[in-house]
Amino acid sequence: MFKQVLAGVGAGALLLGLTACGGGDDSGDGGSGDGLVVGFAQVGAESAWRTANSESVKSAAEADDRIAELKFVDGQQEQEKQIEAIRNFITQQVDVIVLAPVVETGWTDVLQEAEDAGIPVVLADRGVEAADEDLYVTRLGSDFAEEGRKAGAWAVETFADDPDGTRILELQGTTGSAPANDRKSGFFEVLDAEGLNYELVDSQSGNFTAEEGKAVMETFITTHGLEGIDLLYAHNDEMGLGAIQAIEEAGFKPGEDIQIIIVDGSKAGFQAGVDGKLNYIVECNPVFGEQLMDVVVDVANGESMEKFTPVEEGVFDSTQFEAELPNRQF
Ligand code: GZL
Repeated sequence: MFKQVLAGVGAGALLLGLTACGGGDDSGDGGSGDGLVVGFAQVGAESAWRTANSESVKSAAEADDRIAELKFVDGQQEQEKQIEAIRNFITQQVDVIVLAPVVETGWTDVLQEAEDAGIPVVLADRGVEAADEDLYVTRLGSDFAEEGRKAGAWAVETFADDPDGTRILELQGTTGSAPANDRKSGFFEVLDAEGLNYELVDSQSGNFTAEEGKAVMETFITTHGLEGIDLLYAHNDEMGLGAIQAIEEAGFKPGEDIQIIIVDGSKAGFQAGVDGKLNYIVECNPVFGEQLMDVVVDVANGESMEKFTPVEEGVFDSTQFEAELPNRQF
């Protein structure tokens, strides 16, 4: 039995894509029925975390006989490309749309279009602003504010007795993204609640990439110097690793002259920890592809869902880096 999919109508041209489906019911329950066609608009390929997340979702979809096809689009960290992908998924009449929104705002119109087309939306990883909460079914991902709180708790524990106060540099993730907004708010929420005596010397976005993280750290060093800087809080591994290069090139010892916190927990991040170049890792787990397929099937079957489904994540200090490194999956 074939499910005719109208794929893209432009300039009068009608593109007809046929998606072969098995016979049987549409329950999407893994029987011999039609499998689900899922459209996934991914943020990009900016970090090891993102690459691992894409691989986890693709391999889970491939292995899951409830999924007939995963249409994957790399948004190249551009919201416009993600919006275009969603509109194409709507035209192609996919069963479920999965979106990892690069930033929190600017989604209302396209999410409304998906709703008007009767296609449910699942958020994977990042979130959108609360005003759009009714335009998606559920978000599967991390509690970014809790990740920030975990980082803040370690900073308070580490620097509480520093009589001179703690001078901090922050490398923020992509401007306007949920992880950047929430990792910042959670971190400073704890520092303030615990009464840490600190100064945020500077805070800029490195856009979650190693290249931009290194460039911003070089600017920090040029502007402020590193003498008297106690802590660098980097919202992901790539920016932290880029900053480590800049710190070394400036003749300082990362992990010793300046303590460093990173978020994600990649192999490269843990290796830098084993090498003594950083001091604390807050895990952000990208390997949730199988869990996402379960969510997609439940949504397609009209199951009632919690608005947020958190993935499991831990924290690691320097005593744990070596033992944990072999377990890292990305
Ligand atoms: C967090 C994810 C972030 C990672 C970065 O869930 O959105 O985006 O922390 C990635 O490495 O770029």
